[in-house]
Order: sequence, then structure tokens, then C-alpha cells
Amino acid sequence: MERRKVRIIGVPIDLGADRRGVDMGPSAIRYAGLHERLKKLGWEVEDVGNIDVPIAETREIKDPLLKYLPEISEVNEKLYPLVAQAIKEGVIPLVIGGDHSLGIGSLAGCAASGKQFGVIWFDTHGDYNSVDTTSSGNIHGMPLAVANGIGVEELVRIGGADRKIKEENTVIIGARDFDDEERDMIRQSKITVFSMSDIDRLGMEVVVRQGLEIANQGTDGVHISFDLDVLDPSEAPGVGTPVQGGITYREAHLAMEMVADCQCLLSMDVVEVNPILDVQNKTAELAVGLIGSAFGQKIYP
Ligand code: 5AB
Ligand code: MN
Ligand code: MN
Ligand code: MN
Repeated sequence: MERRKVRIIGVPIDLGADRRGVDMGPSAIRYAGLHERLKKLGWEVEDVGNIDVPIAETREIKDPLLKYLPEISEVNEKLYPLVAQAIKEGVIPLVIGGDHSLGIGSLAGCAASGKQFGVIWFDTHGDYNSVDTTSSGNIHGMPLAVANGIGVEELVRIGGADRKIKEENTVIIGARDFDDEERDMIRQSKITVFSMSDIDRLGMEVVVRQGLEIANQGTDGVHISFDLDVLDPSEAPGVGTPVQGGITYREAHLAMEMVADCQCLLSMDVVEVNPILDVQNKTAELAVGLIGSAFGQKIYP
């Protein structure tokens, strides 16, 4: 049997978020044993290193409502062809961040691969702001909107003018902190949201089963975008925007185990690991564990 291949793409970007340090995420995740974990699971692992990302101190914020827009566009212009190429080759791109602004390039890459894909966005936040609704000006709060064609031209056009995602195949899991206008925008869309309250009531198993059904409906597979802040801060202290009441360690693993079981993973992002805010690399190790589960690791032999 042919061994399946995963291609690691590091995106050390912190320009989309206020809290510095998330640029060291790729390094911390590799250091936590990413390669070894994947190889042990039988994957052929290729690491293309990190994309070049400008250093914040060498640049100026030109628009406070779209901080580092030219730089973030430039990074995502470099990222999307790498993601598209991997998928075309039948290789799973694993994009490690870095802040969630890299989701713009990832989703553009999925779209440019020519595959039909669903999206599951594990996140506390909706990441559905635009220049018209953002209160922070931070582009890591915008990638899902951009992928749905909402936002400034410079971001929306990356990887082609069309919308990159199908709303009907897009699911957010773990939501508990939407901005007011952002919530209205998401409600107006056909995106399915499973909030923390839904997870409490239905259980993670049902939520992920339904989420995967929605994301797989009429598609070739699923892109998973995993923002570590979806976990409770007690499990994942090393994130820039922690919010109480997140998913547990086991809920997160269960979700990733179900992703592995569905054999539908086309591409994955793991974002927002911030080593400066972390405690002895706990959040990076958690990220590696969760990637392990998504790539087939079971807690029983
Ligand atoms: B993350 C907030 N909605 O737009 C904003 O971590 C937070 O990628 C965004 O999910 C959080 O600044 C972005 C307040
Ligand atoms: Mn996010
Ligand atoms: Mn988030
Ligand atoms: Mn964050």
C-alpha cells in the first residue's frame, strides 16, 4: 500500500493579531515532536520550512482597521499555491501558524486545487469580521469572511476572484465569542454554527458527526482549520485571545479522532499557538497531540 504523505508548511506570522509571539508557533510545534508523531503513525513527512514573513518592527501600520494589510496579503499570496499544489499531488498540506490570518491563503489554496471541499472551523471566534465591522483591525479576525468573498479586494482576490468556500458546507465548532455585527453576518449566511452551548447539550460526538456530514455533503473532502483557542484556556494557555468555557482536552481529541475516522481530510491548519504566553510548551504539545489524533492516532492499540 502506498504510504500517505503530509507536507508541513510553517507560517510564522503574527501580523494579524495584537499579541506578539504567535510567530514562534511553528517552531514550538516542531519542537514538540510533530515529525516524530506523524512518522510513528506511518505518514511520509515532508517539511518545506517556513514561508518568509516580514517582521512587524520593520513595517508600519498604514490602516488601523486593516493592520499590516499589504504584508498579510503578500504572505497569503505565497501560501495559497503551496496548499493548492499539495492537494493536487494528493498530499495533505498541514499549515502550522502563526495567527489565523493565514486561513486566507489556506482556503484560497483549497479552492485553487480544484477540489470541492467543506470547511470545519474549530474556534472560539467566528473570524467573520471585515473592515466595516472589526473593532480591533486585526486580520486574524477576518479569514472566514474573506474566504466567503467579504472584505477588501486585496484579500478577497488572493487565489482568484471567486468565493473560496461554500457556505452550505461550512461549519464553525466551539463558538462562544462573536462580535455583535459579526454574529449578524454569520446568521445571514448559510454557515452552520455549533456553539459551546450546543456542545454542552448535544455532546461533541453528535456535533462533530453532524458537522462532518454538512462539510462532506457533495464535496471531495474537508479542510480543518483548528484555532487552539477553541480549547479551554486551562488546557491551552498559550493563545492570544483566551476565552473561558472552551472545549476539554478529550472533546478536542474526540473531534480529531472522528476527523481521522472519516478519511475525508484534505488539508489542515493549526493556528494561534503563542509560546510567549504558553506554560512549558503545553499548548504546542497539545497541538501535536491533536494533529496526531487527526492523522490516525488512537488512545487504544
Ligand atoms: B482568532 C475579535 N473578534 O475581530 C477581533 O483568534 C477577535 O483567529 C478575533 O479566532 C480572534 O479582533 C481571531 C475580537
Ligand atoms: Mn481563529
Ligand atoms: Mn480564535
Ligand atoms: Mn487568537
